[in-house]
Amino acid sequence: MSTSSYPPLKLHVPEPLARPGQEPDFSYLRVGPAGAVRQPPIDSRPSQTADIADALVRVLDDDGNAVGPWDPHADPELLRTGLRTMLKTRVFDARMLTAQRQKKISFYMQCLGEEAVGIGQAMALAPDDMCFPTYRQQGFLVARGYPLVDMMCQAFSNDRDPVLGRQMPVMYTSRQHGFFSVAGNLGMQYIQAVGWAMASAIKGDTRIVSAWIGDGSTAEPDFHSALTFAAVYQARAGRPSGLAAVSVPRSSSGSPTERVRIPRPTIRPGTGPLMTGHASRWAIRSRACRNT
Ligand SMILES: Cc1ncc(C[n+]2csc(CCOP(=O)(O)OP(=O)(O)O)c2C)c(N)n1
Repeated sequence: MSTSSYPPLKLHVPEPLARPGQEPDFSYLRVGPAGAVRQPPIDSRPSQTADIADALVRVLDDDGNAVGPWDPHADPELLRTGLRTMLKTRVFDARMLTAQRQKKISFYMQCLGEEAVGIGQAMALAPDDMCFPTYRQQGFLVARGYPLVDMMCQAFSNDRDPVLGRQMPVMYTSRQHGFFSVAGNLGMQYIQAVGWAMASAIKGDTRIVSAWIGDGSTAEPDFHSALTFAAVYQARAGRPSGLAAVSVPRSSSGSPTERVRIPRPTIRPGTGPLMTGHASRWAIRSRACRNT
C-alpha cells in the first residue's frame, strides 16, 4: 500500500439505475421540446455541432405537428409509404416471432418500436448507398423492396433460403439491395462500414454508407476502432443510433455520443417518428460538401 497522504483512489464501476423488476427512473434524460434544436449548415465543422451533439432532434410536437428547422416538409405520399412500410415490418415481425415461439425457427429478432430507424434511413439514402445493419434493421430491406418470402425462407433455412442455411435466422444479406450481411459478432459491421466508405472514397465514388449499432455494442473495441478510422480518414459513414438497449440499461452503457467524442459533425435524431429518421438527410446531404 502507498504511504502517500492523498485519499485512496476509488474505481468507478457503473451501476444501472434500475434492475429488472424495479421501476426505472428516466429523469436523467434531457428531452427538449420539438423544434428546439437548431439545424447547422451542412458543411459545419465538428466543433460547430458540439452544442447539438447531445441534444435530441425532435420533429413532431405532442400534437403530432411537424415543427422547427428539421421539419423535412415531407410529401404526404412519402409519409404514407413510410408508415405502410413500418406497419408491414411490424406485422412481419409479429408473425415470425410467433413462428419462433412455436419452435418452427430457432431464433428471431424484432425491431418493435424502432421500425423507423431502418426505414427512415432507407428512404433518405440513395438506392445505391450501402447499409451495414444490426439484426434490428429488417425494415431497411422491406423498404428497399426485398421480398418477404425470401426473408421467411432465410429464417426457416429451407431449400429456398438465399444463403443456403449457412447463416443463423435473420442474418439477411442482399448485394442487390445494398444490405451487408448481418453478423452475429456485435459491432463488427462498424469497421466494415468504415472500410467500405474508405474504399468508396479511394475509388472516387459518390456512394456513402450507413451503419447501425445497439447501445450495448458500443462497448465493443470494433466500434471505437471504426470511429477512429472514420475520423482520421474522414470516411463518409453515418451512424443512426439504436433506440434503446434491451439488454444493457442505457444509463450504464451510455449512448455513443455521450461516451466518445469523435471529430465528426454530429446530430442525434430522436428515433420513432419517421420524419426524424428522415431528418438525417442533413448528414447525408453533406456528401456534396467538402471532406471536413
Ligand atoms: C461480440 C459479441 N458479444 C456478445 C454477444 C451476445 N449478444 C448478442 S445480442 C447482445 C446484446 C446487444 O445489446 P445492444 O447492442 O444494446 O443491442 P439490442 O439487442 O439491445 O438492440 C449480446 C451481448 C455477441 N453476439 N457478440
